[in-house]
Amino acid sequence: MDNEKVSTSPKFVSLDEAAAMTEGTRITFIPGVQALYAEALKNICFAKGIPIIRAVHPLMGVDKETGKDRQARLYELTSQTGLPTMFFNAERPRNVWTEQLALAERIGSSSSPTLIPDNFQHRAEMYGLCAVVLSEDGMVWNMRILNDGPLGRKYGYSEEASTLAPGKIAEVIRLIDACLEQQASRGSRYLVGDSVTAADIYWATMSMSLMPTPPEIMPVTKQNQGMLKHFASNAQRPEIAAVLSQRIEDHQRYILTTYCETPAVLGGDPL
Ligand SMILES: N[C@@H](CCC(=O)N[C@@H](CS)C(=O)NCC(=O)O)C(=O)O
Repeated sequence: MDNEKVSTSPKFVSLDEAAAMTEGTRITFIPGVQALYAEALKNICFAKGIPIIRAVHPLMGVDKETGKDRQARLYELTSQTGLPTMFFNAERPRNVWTEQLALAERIGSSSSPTLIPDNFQHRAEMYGLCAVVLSEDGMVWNMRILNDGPLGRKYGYSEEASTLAPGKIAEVIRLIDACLEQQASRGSRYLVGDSVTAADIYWATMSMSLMPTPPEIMPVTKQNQGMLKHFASNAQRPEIAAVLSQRIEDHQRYILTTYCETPAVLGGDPL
């Protein structure tokens, strides 16, 4: 299909181009890589019917030719270096998921699902679940410190913290599983209430780091092979394998294939 051809090689603008634009939603990505927070924001925007312009997120480290920090310009623009940053019209850039989500909810299509529930009880549940997955010391944070390396170090890798990480990840998985079980008993397929919320989309995306996903959901690229292997190896860790359930997998597949764009559109070099 023509569509497929276009969508597997999306256009990426440069960071400077994205920052200079005064219209549209621009989000930074690493072409070919499903960096989790960027992937999740892309899925949130897809669910909200927000067309996005992809921009290249500069990698950590020093440019070999110029000797300069590759993220210096990003820092100048956003006072941080995390991925993704999100620009909308001429507004200030958003770098944290709570702000990105609030913006997406505001600018999304009026016919799209409400991802931040109007009901405050449900809203508290949604933010609570997202926080244990996305915030400091949450599931993704602990996944990053499973191994030593530049990214792990940035998030406080130490032998002690790393030893505790699998248990913390397992605790979050158990919490999500219990929540899905309870929801199923009242006839809902969603984590909160009776309809999709941001908690479903964030969890379904982030949990790709714990469960291998087929290429119909997450295509293989030259750039993401290592990451896919790392994610698959997380699923083999005994603490994690012991708590992953069919219910969690079914929910992930349902949310990703119903509300998100699958196969994921990554750019880079598909294999
Ligand atoms: N700032 C984001 C988190 C994004 C994040 O942690 N991104 C990681 C990649 S998964 C990253 O870019 N880390 C490198 C850095 O912070 O410079 C948020 O709290 O919503």
